[in-house]
Amino acid sequence: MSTGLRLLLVSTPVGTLGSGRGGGVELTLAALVAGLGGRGHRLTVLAGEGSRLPPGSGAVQLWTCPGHDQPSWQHQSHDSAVQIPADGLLPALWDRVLQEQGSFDAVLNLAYDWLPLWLTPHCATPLFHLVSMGSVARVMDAVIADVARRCPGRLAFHTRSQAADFDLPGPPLVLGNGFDLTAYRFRAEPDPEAPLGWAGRIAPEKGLIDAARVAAGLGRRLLVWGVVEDAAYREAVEAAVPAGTVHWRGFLPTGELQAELGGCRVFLNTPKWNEAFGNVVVEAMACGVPVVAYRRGGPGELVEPGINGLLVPPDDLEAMQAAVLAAESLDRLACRHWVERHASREAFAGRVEAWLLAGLEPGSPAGHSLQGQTAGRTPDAGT
Ligand code: HBI
Repeated sequence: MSTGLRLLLVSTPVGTLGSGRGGGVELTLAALVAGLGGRGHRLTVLAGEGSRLPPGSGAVQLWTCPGHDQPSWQHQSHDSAVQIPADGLLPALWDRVLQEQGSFDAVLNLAYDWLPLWLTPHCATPLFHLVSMGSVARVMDAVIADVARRCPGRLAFHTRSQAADFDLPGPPLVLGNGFDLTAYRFRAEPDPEAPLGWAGRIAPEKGLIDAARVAAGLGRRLLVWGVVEDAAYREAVEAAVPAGTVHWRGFLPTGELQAELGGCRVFLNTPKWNEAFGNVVVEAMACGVPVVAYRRGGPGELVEPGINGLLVPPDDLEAMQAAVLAAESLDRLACRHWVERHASREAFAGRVEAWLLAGLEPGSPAGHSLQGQTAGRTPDAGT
């Protein structure tokens, strides 16, 4: 179905689109551009100067603004104040939104930032937010709680565990995330040497050191993909395990990443924080690789034990070693099928569309009817 909404999608003020620094938000935006565009909506994307839209974005308009990046919230302390640098990108983006809002039916914000959330009740065009992280700071918790209370229906989350970090008046709207399944090739068999895999930013909250220790304990090689954000942490990981355990593969574009990922026998996911979703978990499954993860955060909802992987108690390395051996005999096709059923970008775009349409319904209290329900199938909906 198509109602041809005019939608303004506003990107994160951390990194330009195409740089990789926007992390999961870049992937979500690419899924929305393709998925909502494919459903007949007219899209404009607003992002930092130097941004590029994913290839094949067709009729989608890109507007860019210059300005300095926001400091990333995941590197602030719980009591940090909101900081906006001089000549900041964040106020430049939102100045443009406020000037142009009259030409749109709705604005969809992907930034995890105070300013756009605070604007929600003050913006004439309905403003929706897909929240990309769990709790990181008190001031963000407060503005999210305030939007949830004053503007029901305008907030959505990736997983239940992520949403549980916040003080919400009712059950959250959980939308999962979406992936272009044609970009990931299913591999029925791992490579002959069948290494273990791990992917993510190389930073302490992602917990790579645990995966390295599990691989070392099993005498296996661990292939690692991701941007080295914390060089000292990388050294600590290297020093914690026998030489030759960790193979640093760098940050690769999706095409190259999936080609290497598909050769793994098992993929490990070991976050130390409340990971909001777990894109890499789904990417591994899309290639047919079973995932062993901590029962924590988004990955704890994406893994269905015995179907597409196994879950172990958080931080329990011995349990993880045993689970890796057990996961080796899981059906690789079932992993791919799980992604097709729960995390295709078409299904995700359908859930996002249902959310926006409910919020835009004349007379409806900003989508109140959807609060507490899931707009379609969610990644944790079970089988
Ligand atoms: N920090 N200030 C700020 N704004 C964001 O949008 C943001 C962030 N930190 C991490 C983050 N977004 C992630 O969700 C990424 O995927 C980049």
